[in-house]
Amino acid sequence: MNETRRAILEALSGGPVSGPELAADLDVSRAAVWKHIEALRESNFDIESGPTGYELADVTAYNAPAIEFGLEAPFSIEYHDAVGSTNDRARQLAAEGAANVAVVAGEQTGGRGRLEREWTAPVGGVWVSIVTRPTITTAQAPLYTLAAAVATATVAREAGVDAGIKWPNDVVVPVGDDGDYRKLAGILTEMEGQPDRVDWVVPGIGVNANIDAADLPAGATSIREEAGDVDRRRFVQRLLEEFERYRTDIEAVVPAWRDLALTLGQRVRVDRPSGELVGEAVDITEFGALEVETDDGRVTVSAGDCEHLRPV
Ligand code: BT5
Repeated sequence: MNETRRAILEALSGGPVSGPELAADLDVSRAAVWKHIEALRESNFDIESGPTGYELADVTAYNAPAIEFGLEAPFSIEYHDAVGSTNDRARQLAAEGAANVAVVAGEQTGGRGRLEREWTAPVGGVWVSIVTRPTITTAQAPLYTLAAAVATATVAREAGVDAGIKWPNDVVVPVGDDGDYRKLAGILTEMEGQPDRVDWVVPGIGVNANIDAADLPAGATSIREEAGDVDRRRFVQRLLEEFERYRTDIEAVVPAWRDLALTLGQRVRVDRPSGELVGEAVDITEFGALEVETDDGRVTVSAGDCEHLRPV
């Protein structure tokens, strides 16, 4: 966002400020202040002109300036009303050398899941991909997926949803006591690098926020269905803040993941590239791989699709 506009918002966040005061503090003309205020109003910042000056009544917008305003994490926002896939756009930015940009879309017309599966992403959801350039090894990269899952489940809980994590990347809401669930959010992490060094990692997070279940695939749920609508601006901000908290404290990721996990202690079927596996999920490793106790001993699974099975 334009620096002067950011400074104006900063000033208004502390209460009403008059035009002349703003002009003096920011060292611009009163006409310039008025122009910036108009531009902010056009971006849906509800700025009222009262007897004591300009007053920020509300931020109802869902766009880049609104998400950046009050965000307590070091990301700039690139917002699109509609885009094919926020991950595609984020990959493009990563290839151009960008860092710490969150690509947010109102809707995605070509949202992607893992393994080229489709991701339904209509208006009302929270679709965000974060461009990061961490100093980690390729082996540690899955921790970013777990960090995104922890952040998502945490913020969904703040919104009143009984969310938990299904290994490795699904945020789900349990149904009954038999290990059944509905999917609330999914995470697609893409990266580029060499074995000893990562160039960039893009965790893409898709949360079914203010969406009717009827507009989602079978087996999906939304925040609207579980707890009522959320303010998407605040939701994205909290998501980025929680993600930031874990990426800057990578050792805290696995313990936090364990606390939110629904998979541990479950009988699971894991569909791996090397074949199917059935057993009890007992733990995850320091790099986020799942440990499954099978009839033939303990197996460590680093990638695959996991399904919770009914207890025998
Ligand atoms: C995922 O894949 O769960 C990762 C989804 C990541 C989506 C985000 S949105 C922002 C960013 N931009 C992108 O283009 N993608 C990321 P996977 O585990 O493969 O699950 C995909 C499966 O989930 C599909 O085959 C459907 O069965 C189901 N599915 C599709 N859309 C869904 C939705 N909105 N909610 C719940 N389940 C869905």
